[in-house]
Amino acid sequence: MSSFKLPELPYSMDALAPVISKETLEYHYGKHHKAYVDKLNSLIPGTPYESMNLEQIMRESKSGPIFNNAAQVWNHTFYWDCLTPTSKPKKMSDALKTAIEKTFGSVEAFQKDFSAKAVAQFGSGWAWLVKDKSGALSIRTTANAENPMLDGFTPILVSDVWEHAYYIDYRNDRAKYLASLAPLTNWEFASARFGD
Ligand code: MN3
Repeated sequence: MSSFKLPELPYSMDALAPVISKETLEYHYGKHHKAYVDKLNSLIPGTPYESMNLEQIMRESKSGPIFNNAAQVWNHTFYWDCLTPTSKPKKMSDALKTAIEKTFGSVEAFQKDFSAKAVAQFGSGWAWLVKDKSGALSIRTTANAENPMLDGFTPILVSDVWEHAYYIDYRNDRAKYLASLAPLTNWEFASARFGD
């Protein structure tokens, strides 16, 4: 029987403070992300999903509790990878910079557009920078656990806009959370995804 494990955070619990506090990571990573892993592990024994990896489970299940928990495990792992402490800035590749400038005008214009769309996502969900099969970039938002991979896009970057991502530090102010988060973007990780 396969069993999914909560992946280790790529930094310490206090490394993203004050933008994301230790308390937020204790809840968001230590409780929410862990709960998705535990729930998935309780749902798949005895089903065809128990021999699949996360992405296969997401593609095969498409919706329902197994999809929701598998996708939330994937999405959160990806979200942690998209962030880096300000003490360890990660650079964007020339290829990604050129593509962002071509699509959005500038990196600053991209961040403004990305934040606006993330703020506008109604209810729980995610804001993504994605690449389509031709390599073209766009911003997409998804509801709840949904992931643009299932629509044929390659995720490059994500922001979690569920309230549990920001309520401890920013209360209801999603816009302030997103503006604060932008400088923590792990552009090296996004560049590697873009270069896939
Ligand atoms: Mn979350």
